[in-house]
Parts: sequence; C-alpha cells; structure tokens
Amino acid sequence: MSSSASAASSQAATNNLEAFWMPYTANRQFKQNPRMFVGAKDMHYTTADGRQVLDGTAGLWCCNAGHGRPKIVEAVQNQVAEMDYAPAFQMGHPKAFELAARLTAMMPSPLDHVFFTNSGSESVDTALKIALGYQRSIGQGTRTRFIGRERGYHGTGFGGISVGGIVANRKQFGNMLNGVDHLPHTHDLSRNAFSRGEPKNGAEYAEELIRLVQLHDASTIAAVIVEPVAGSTGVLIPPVGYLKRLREICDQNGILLIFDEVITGFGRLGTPFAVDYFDVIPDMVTTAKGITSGVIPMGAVFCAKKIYDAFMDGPDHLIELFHGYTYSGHPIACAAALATLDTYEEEGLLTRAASLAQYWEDGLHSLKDCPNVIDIRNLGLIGAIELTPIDGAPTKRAFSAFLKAYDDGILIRTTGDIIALSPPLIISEAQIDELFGKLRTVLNAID
Ligand code: PXG
Repeated sequence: MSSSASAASSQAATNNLEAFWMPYTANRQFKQNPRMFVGAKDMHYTTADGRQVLDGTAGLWCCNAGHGRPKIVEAVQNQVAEMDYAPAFQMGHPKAFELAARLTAMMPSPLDHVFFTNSGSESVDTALKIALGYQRSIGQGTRTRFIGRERGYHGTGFGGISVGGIVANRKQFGNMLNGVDHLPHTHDLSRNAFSRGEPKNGAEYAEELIRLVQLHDASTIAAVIVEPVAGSTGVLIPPVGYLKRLREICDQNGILLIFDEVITGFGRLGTPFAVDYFDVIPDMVTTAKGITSGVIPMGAVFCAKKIYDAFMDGPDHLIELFHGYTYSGHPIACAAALATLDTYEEEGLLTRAASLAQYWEDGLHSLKDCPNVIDIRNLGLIGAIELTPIDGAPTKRAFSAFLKAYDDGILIRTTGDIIALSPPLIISEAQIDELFGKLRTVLNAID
C-alpha cells in the first residue's frame, strides 16, 4: 500500500461517516461497509486499502478521457492560479467565449448557441425554461406543457423529475410541475431481447406522441424531451427510426425537441454527440459530464439559432433571459473543458468508441449464458446486462453483483436489476477482456 493510501485509509477509519448524507446511496449499508476511492489514474481507481479497480463506468458516465489526464490537470492548476473567478452576470472572461465557439463548432447547424450551467440537472431545467420563454416570445404563450417519457432520467431538479419517468425519483416529491405528460418507454424484451445495437422493433412507440397531441392539442405543448439513449434507467437503446419519427411529429406540430445528451454527449456512442449518431437534429441539446471529463462540474445547453434570436429583441440594455447561475461558465470549468476538448481531439476519443464498438459488443454478448441473464444490449461504448430479479427482493441481485465486482477489482453501475457499463473512452481491448472476464466470475458467483 502506498503511504498516501494508508494515510487515507486510517483517516477513513477514524472519521465519523455519519454527517455526510450521501446522494443516491444506501447510506446505512455504505456506512457499515464503506467503499472509498483515494486516487485515480487513466483507467483505474485506487481504493483506500490500496487496491486497483478498473473503471467500467467512467466514474458516473463522465470521465470520458479517463482519469488524471495531464493536460486537463495542468489547465485547471494554471487557471486557478491565474484567475479563480469572474462574475458571470454582466461580465465575461475570454475562455467562456472560446469554449462556446469551440463547442458550437462541434454541433451541426443550427445549434449554434450555448448556455452554461454546472450540471446535467441544471442543463435540463435551463432547457425547459428556455423552451417556455421561446414559445412565449414567438406569440405561442399557450404552449406550456412538456412531454417526457416513462423511464426517462433528466436529473433531480423539479423540472427534471417532472419530465423524468423513473417512479422512485418522483414518488417522494408530490405533484411537481403540472402540465406534464409522458410518452411510453421503448423497452420491449418480448420482441427485442439480446438485440445488438439499435433494436429493430418499436419505432411505432413514437406515434404515441400523436395521441398526446390529440389529447392535449398542439397549442398547449412547448417541448418534448428525451434521452436519445436512456442511461440511468438501465440503458434503453432507441428502436431503429424512432428518434427520426419524433422529430417529424414535433416539426408538424410546432413542438420543440430537446435531446438530453448528458451521457451520450462527448463520444459515448462513437460520434461526438448522439445528434450525429442518429442524424436527427433537435432544437436544444442538454449536456454536462463529459464536457470536462468529470474533472470540474459543468453543463451546457446547445440552442438552435431561431431560439436565441427570438429572445434578442426589445431595448439593447435589457436582460433578454432572466436565468443563469453564479457559476455559469466558471473560469476553471472552462479551462478544464478546453483542455478536455484538446485531449479528445489529440487522441481521437470522440470517435474512438466506433472502432471499439464491435469488440465491446462481442465481449458483452458473450455473457449471455451466465445465470439469470434475461437481456444484454449495447451501443457505442455503452452496455447493459439485465438480470431476473430475486423473488420479493428486486434490485438485490444486481446490487450483490456490484459489491462482488468491487471486491474483484471492477467498477460497475447498477440500477434496478440492470448492470450498466460505460468505461472511459481510452479503454484498451485487453481491459475490455478483463472487465468481461471478471464480470463472468461475478455473475457466476452471486445468487
Ligand atoms: N440527464 C441525464 C440524461 C442524465 O443521465 C442528468 C440529466 C443529471 O445530471 P447531474 O449532473 O445533475 O447529475 C443525468 C445524470 C447512472 C447515473 O449511473 C446517471 C446520472 C447521474 C448519476 C448516475 O445511471 N445521470
């Protein structure tokens, strides 16, 4: 064990773990059996007891360039010394403009403006607010309704949980935003189990949007928001043709389409964005996570030109959009993001998943014969393994897999009884073999 790891380990042992109310965590279970990381480099975490753990999830879908990448580290160190903070309102600093220009150059036209936030949740709530403001400014102020999707995840703000469709994230919090309806999810194991890549069946789920338009009337609907590939809910890959059809129906009805690319953005599918992968251009794209490779919190909402332009009227000295965060375009986040984009570019990371996708898919689907596996699905460098729940104890089987995997030296994510995988985009073929080899042992070992 290194001396810094052992110091951290003894500190962890003597710390009182009680005060920290951990997010999305089984607090009591964790505090009895803490799992602490104290270091990270490239594809690995170091645990407090000095073990190396192969990162199968890019942290939480965010460390796309891997960990401790020199250029990003250096950029953050330099920026914090040069200028720690500049006011975000009525003042600027060059790196925010440089970053916005670089980001919009990566997106197809007309997505040519960017609004900075600090997280995916803030990006989502920002996009929803911009949608309402836009409809109002073009004389469509009756359009106040949002359409989300069952099993969708759009972060934890009230807007995000309202359009989201994961029951556990909603049921504790009352009525949330009103005037929200949901499309059905597209997960259909009876027809699509063990699909490789995009499932063939299910484009017709998009037609449900027509039903919702007929129910509510188009004149009440501001925007539809979906994840191109649903992540948190357990990796739901869109059926062939589904997203294109949503775009058509939105166009026919004056409804804005928002893609939530918080996890698909920045190379996860083998293209810079899902927009490129599916060749569908929405009116707004919400991003976060991979924008800084997880190093500093940051998010960005890409907006179509018509949306930005619609706000740019009235007297010049007046604020056009009454929205923003103290840390929108924070200098250190901008520096981290610029260095992250450099790293992605220099190493070809935003398209690297495309060259690994087949190897990844073959390795993942080789686990089909393991016990309790009822589905395996994949796209780009995303994978999921769905397990049969234990009777009367849903989520327990996957959680046991998570704990055993951690003990065996691999980091996986679980949601419900689904194992989700999304490694840093620098993963090697040998590390893919290691990940799936260890996962096979885990799946064979758990009840
Ligand atoms: N939208 C999407 C599509 C997301 O996946 C958010 C919004 C919210 O982002 P913030 O930065 O506010 O957390 C997310 C976040 C998981 C997992 O393992 C997924 C997320 C976060 C943590 C864990 O599935 N997604």
